[in-house]
Amino acid sequence: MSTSTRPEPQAPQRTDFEQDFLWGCATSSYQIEGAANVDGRVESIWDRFAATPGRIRDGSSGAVACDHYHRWPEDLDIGRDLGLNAYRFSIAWPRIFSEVGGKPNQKGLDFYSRLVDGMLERGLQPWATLYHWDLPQYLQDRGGWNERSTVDAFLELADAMTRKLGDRVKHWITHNEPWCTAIIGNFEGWHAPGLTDFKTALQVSHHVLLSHGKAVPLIRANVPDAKAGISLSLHPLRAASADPRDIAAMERHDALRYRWFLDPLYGRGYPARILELVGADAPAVLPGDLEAIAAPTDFLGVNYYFPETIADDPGHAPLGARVLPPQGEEITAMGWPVEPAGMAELLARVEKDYRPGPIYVTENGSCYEDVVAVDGRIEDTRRRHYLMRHLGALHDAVKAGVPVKGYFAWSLVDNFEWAEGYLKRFGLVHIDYDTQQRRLKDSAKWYRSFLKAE
Ligand code: IFM
Repeated sequence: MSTSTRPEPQAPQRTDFEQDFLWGCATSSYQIEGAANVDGRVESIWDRFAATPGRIRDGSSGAVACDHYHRWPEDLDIGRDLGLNAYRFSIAWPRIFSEVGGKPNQKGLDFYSRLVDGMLERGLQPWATLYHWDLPQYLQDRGGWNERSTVDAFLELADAMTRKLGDRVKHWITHNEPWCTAIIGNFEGWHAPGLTDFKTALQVSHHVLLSHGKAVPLIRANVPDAKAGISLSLHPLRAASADPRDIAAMERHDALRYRWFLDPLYGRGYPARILELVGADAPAVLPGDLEAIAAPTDFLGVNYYFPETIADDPGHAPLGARVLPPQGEEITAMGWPVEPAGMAELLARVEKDYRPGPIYVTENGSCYEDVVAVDGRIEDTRRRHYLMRHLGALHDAVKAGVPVKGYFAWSLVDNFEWAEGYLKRFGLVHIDYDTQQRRLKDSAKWYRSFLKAE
């Protein structure tokens, strides 16, 4: 169906949600900031990875990105003008510490302090993510998240940031999408640091979760009225067929993709099924680790993009379960299926399985190829419809009693989409990377009209 003939979806009204519902956009440091060599920032694993030929599809890097480091006032103005009441950003660790055990870099601290003041001046509640994948390269050189000492280094970052910003930032997300840090970065290898070792990936996942659990009480100690949580990328899962082998494969995948992270966070330890399947690849877990990981949190962040369909495939490492490419007409430019109902289904499942307290959708969005018309308009109907339909699903979840308290669209602006470089655009706001001009796409204008109830 062509874009122009797509039927207009029904969307809820802002007033269908509670008055204090949070409406935000999310971004991350490496994807938008640029200014890679400015004010004492050191190399991150993504700088190193991007500099390695063949790693990034268009050969690019985040060195300049959206130049948000310098243009943040304009970006925050856009957020305010859209009518957002919250903004999710992440902290670039390489701006804060340039060596193990060193002193925090004042210029890095001051940048985030200015940024947070800018949010508050514009009525945007700041939501800080401590780790959105840009590990300093000097830590990777010592083994990265595979090394237990990286947990201590992370706690130094958490301490420095919460001391600096805790008088103004009350909402802290320790990690964004530990699955990607651990499995994509260390087993699938198409994200930094680009390793392909399953045992390492599982050890990384353990250290990431441990660093989360140890950071939570530290955040509380440094920040009056802190709300601390973590953001996971989750998918509702479907078996490829009713064949018991596909169903069993889906259950194995689920145990790693979903329960491996959620079970320990909510005090149940690692799923026995996975420990049994991975044998000697299981991570080293020291006494007290599981208790630390299960530190009570104030909210759970859920990042939802699409459902996954799983087939049995005995030769497919590590669990003999393969994610099938999507079928059907509705697929984004990332090749991801569009299924808004999957979001309501996922949120209901998380609530039923874990009762995590308030849930925030900390990312949801879509990637399409955008065309800038001669008059500057960007008619991104499919992204606009994706947003409208997912807000419909969000409303369904709320009506079903799931305690969802906020929604952050991914992303405010087009940005560096990791291994895809700048070839994939998720922004509600278009970036012309030659001129750094920002232009609202139709999706952004729709979000504005929704938020301002125009
Ligand atoms: O761009 C990413 C983001 O960094 C993490 N979540 C998924 C987004 C889209 O791929």
